[in-house]
Amino acid sequence: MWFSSDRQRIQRDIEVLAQFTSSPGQGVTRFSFTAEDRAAREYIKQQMAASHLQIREDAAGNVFGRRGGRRSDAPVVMIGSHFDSVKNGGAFDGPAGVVAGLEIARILDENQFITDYPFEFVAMIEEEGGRFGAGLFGSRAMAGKVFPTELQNLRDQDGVSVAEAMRGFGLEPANITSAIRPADQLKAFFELHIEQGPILENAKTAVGLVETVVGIDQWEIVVQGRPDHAGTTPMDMRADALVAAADIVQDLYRLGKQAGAGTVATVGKLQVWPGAGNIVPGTVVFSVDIRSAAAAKIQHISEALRAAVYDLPERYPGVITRIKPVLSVKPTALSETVLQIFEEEARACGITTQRMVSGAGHDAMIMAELTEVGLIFVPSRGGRSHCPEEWTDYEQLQKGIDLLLSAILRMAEFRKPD
Ligand code: HGY
Ligand code: MN
Ligand code: MN
Repeated sequence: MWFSSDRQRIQRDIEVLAQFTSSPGQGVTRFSFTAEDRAAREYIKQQMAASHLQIREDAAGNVFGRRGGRRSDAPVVMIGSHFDSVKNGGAFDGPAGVVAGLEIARILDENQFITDYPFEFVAMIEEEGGRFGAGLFGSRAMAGKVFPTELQNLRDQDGVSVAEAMRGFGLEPANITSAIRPADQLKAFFELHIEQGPILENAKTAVGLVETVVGIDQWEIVVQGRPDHAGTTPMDMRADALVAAADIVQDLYRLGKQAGAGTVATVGKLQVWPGAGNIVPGTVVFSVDIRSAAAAKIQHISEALRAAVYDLPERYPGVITRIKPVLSVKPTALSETVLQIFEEEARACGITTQRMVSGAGHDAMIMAELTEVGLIFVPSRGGRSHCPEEWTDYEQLQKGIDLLLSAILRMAEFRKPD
């Protein structure tokens, strides 16, 4: 490869961004529209400015750095990922792809590479949904899939709505539709991400080329029973919301297991009110996350889940239930053209690759509704992610960035200087 990324700069970016957390010493917690978001965004903008990119933020809060091309009105080749995190997460989930864009922008700037098509480097927000519960927010805003009702109704654990948080951050939620990107403004979207699983490490493959991103159905379920004295209320007089909810949790687990390999179902968050040891649980609210590369399997589990929730009052008299859809994205096949560009470029520079399915959701699956998309993975140590132990060696990250740079130069029609 006649150019290469700079490992020190990559490491510095990851380490600086990891400092912007509300849980120091317990991994990275960086929710959207918070002080940690502000600090990370300012660093990203500073790095973009140093590479002479034209910087702007859209109405959703995504940060863009534009680098012109010979054809200034041509659709852009967009590169990036998200910079929010889960609670107590790791330093690489999201920032690996944002830093890949920052480092590529530096290389283009230093070498004065000129391409026919312009570039946009993007740092997206609220991909995890860690604060408000509905993820892929930054890419959904570009795809026109964020609706005013969501901004009013989704609230964080303090009851602050998305709209209130946006206003407090200097954004006007009423302008959200101005973040929409017409498909003809985009030539392609590329995302580098950590694998968050063990496949690449076990196979000793340097880069994963994602063919399909699993579909996701997410629900919120409310079970309303009756709070009572835990000592004086006989067992057959209770409407215990937690015992009833536990049935649904078990039902979901069985449905996920029965669906076979490649399909998963998870209850990751469950809250009990009033939440005291001497009170029979009155209300339980919990999350459901169903994923598969097979849309029919997701649909089967979601339908069985809804039936079980509707039947619950039969099994537990005095209990009432509510089920609310949070997110639904179909399994997404990514561009075969882009996959072949990655395979050709990888062969040319001796980087090992393998095609794979992504069990994690990514902004790339939403951007695929607008344009051709390439999503590549770099290995995760021990397959761990969404935890402070999340780790990728900088050499591994560097290989992914070098391959990504080769591919986007092809896509943007770069002509090597004579
Ligand atoms: O949930 C996911 O798959 C991603 O980490 N947002
Ligand atoms: Mn994640
Ligand atoms: Mn991610």
